[in-house]
Amino acid sequence: MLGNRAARGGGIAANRTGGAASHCTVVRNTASETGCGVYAAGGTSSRRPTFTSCIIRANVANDWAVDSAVDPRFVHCNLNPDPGGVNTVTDDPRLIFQWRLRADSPCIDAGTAADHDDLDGEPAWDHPSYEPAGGTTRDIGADEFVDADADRMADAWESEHFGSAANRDGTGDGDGDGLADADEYHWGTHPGATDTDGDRMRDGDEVLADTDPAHEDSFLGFVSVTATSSAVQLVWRGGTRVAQYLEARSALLGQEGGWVRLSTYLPPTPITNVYTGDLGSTPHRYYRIAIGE
Ligand SMILES: [Ca+2]
Ligand SMILES: [Ca+2]
Ligand SMILES: [Ca+2]
Ligand SMILES: [Ca+2]
Repeated sequence: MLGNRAARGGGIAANRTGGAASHCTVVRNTASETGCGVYAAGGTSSRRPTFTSCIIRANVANDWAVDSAVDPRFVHCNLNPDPGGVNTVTDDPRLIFQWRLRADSPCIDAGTAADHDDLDGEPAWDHPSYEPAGGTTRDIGADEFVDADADRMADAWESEHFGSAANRDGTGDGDGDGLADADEYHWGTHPGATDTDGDRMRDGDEVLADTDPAHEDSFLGFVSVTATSSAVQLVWRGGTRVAQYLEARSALLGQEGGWVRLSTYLPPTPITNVYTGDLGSTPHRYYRIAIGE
C-alpha cells in the first residue's frame, strides 16, 4: 500500500467491516483527518479488523489510528508506537529498494506464516541467524528477505544486477566507488553507478561523510559563498555524525601556503552549517571542508 490518500486510513481503512490484512507493507500514505497508514473503526469483537505481519511505517503523519470504541488486533506487526498488539516490533524496519528488507531488518523471521509468496514471488525462508529457526516463519511485511548464500545481499537483487545470486560474495567493488557490493545493497545504491543519486559525491565518499548516498539533497559541499571586500560567509551541507574541518589556503598550486584549519565542528554537526570570517589582506582564498574522526 503505497502513496494512497483518504480522509481516514490513507493506506487501509477498516470501517465497521472487520476484515483482515496480512503481510502488507503500508508506507507513504496520507490522510486529511487521521490514520495516514491505517484507520480502524466501528468493529465489534466478532468483526474487529485484524492486521497480521504488516509493516505500517513512514506514512506522512500518524501511521495508525483507531476509534476509541474499537479493539482491532495487531499481530506481529511493525509499527510505532505499539498499539497494544501481539509481538509488535517497534524498531526501524530498515527498508530499502522499493520497500524491501535490509539484511539487518528486525522484521526478518519475526512474522507469521502466510499462504502466499512475497511480492517478488519468493516463498517463506528462514534466515539462519534469526529465531525461530527451522520453521516456516515469514518476515513481517510484503517482502521476504531471501539470502541463501549469506552475503547480506538479497538473492533477487543479486540476480538482477549480477546475473546470478552466485556470481558475487559482496566484497567486490565493481563500479569502483569505494562501496563494496554488499554495502551498496545496505545503503540502497546501485552497484553499477559511482554516484547513484547524482549529487556529485561518490557513493563511498557519502558513506564516509555520513551523508545519504541514495538521496541527492544529502551531500557534503558548499551551497553558497558570499564575500565582501573584507569578509566571507560560507554555507555548506553535510552529515551529522562525522567531524568536519573548515580549511583554507591562499593558492591552490605551488608551495604558497598549505591548508590551514580555520574551524573544527565535532559531532553532532548540523545538516546546514555557516562560517563567517575575516578575509584580511589576502587577495585570494580557497576553502574546503575536510572530514575525520
Ligand atoms: Ca545473497
Ligand atoms: Ca561499489
Ligand atoms: Ca552521490
Ligand atoms: Ca547524497
